[in-house]
Amino acid sequence: MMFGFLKKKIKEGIKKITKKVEEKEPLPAESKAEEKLKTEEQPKESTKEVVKTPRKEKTKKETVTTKPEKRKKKKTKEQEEIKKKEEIKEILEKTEPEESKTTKKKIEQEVPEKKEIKERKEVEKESEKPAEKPKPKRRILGFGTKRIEEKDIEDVLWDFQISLLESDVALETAEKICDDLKKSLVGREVKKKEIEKVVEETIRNSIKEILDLKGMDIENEIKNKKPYLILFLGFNGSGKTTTIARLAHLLKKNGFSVIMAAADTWRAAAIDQLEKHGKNLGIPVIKHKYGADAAAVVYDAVQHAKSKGIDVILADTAGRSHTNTNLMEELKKICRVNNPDLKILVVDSLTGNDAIEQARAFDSAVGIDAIILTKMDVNEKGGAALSVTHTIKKPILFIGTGQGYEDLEKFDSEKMIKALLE
Ligand SMILES: Nc1nc2c(ncn2[C@@H]2O[C@H](COP(=O)(O)OP(=O)(O)OP(=O)(O)O)[C@@H](O)[C@H]2O)c(=O)[nH]1
Ligand SMILES: [Mg+2]
Repeated sequence: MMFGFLKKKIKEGIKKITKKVEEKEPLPAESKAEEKLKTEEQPKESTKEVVKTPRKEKTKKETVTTKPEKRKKKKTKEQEEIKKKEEIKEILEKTEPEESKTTKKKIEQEVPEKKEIKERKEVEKESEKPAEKPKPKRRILGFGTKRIEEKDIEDVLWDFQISLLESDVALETAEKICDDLKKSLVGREVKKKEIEKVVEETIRNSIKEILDLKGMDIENEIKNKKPYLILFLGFNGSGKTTTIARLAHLLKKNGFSVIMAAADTWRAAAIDQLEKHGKNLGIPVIKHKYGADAAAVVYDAVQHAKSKGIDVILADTAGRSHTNTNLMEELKKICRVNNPDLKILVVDSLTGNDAIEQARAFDSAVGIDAIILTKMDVNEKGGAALSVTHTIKKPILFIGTGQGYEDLEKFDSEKMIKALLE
């Protein structure tokens, strides 16, 4: 399975980090936390009072005491009146049962109902009470909430970094992923059941950031410039010639006119290999003799394309190591003379950590625009995909998924993230 090894390591890492955080003592439960908050709040208030000027305090207190007194006086006066009216009513009822309805009604209207008096009393009582202070808003920490500290996850993050390195993730890429985790987790308060989700989300975002470089729609580019020259370069045996054949096949299928330039005049049988693909696919190959100037082959191909109205030229180059100065100079010359529209670095995903060294060297020599990763079908580890793109900050356009002409897939970062995390 593609990225199977890396996927396994990421899953293991998530489990280990989650377990380590889960084992940590939870923060105090709600009651304890509240107690703590209360003791923290009290001294604050008393200091406030001390700061106040004593004179001001006094006047404030005076006004506070005078108000209820006034209210009290008013209240007793009202009550006396009500009582009086009630007594009159009682007397009237007793002594004059035949009292005319109108008089009775009149008195009833004047005497408020007992219930009403009670209600009024309650309202008054309430208003006499000192106004309750609004409770300060506080964060309630539930059971099982953990506050993650750096020392809790240091070991597991280190282990995770090692397992990423084992999956061919380059050191700086592995460091980025672990640093992101540290930044996101340390100091965070997280509920027990959410730990795993938080860890996974952080890793997902980290990988997304690495892979989410603005790609390009190669077909759109070709439509906008005619003829469009694409130069393929890379280390020996990385899959350049095979990839050219596959991309030529794809573009022809999608209606573009394509030619291939045999600019690997260096390796024995390189020209024959490309010609064979050309025959199989019905695509013309522009070639010179072995040992000819590679820059001149590409130049001829471009002239041919111009005269024939061809849409796109795919130029093969010899595999080379960045330590081979002559071949690196030749590559620079090809670029100088022909000014390619797109320079694609073809990287064998099985190369492991060397892949990033190659990427850096080719990028600094001629400037890379995009990456194609080959042999993903036989690559269990998967780390190179992250590392190469992270190192030179260039997008992966396609991945090679086999040896057939159809085995070229548009690279989809979402798909890779899903494959790694789901
Ligand atoms: N499984 C698999 N094999 C691939 C893939 N791409 C290329 N290959 C194989 O890798 C070998 C080398 O491929 P080439 O295309 O010749 O590589 P190159 O970069 O042109 O090699 P040089 O010209 O010698 O530098 C061939 O056997 C290809 O069939 C791929 O995506 N998957
Ligand atoms: Mg080749």
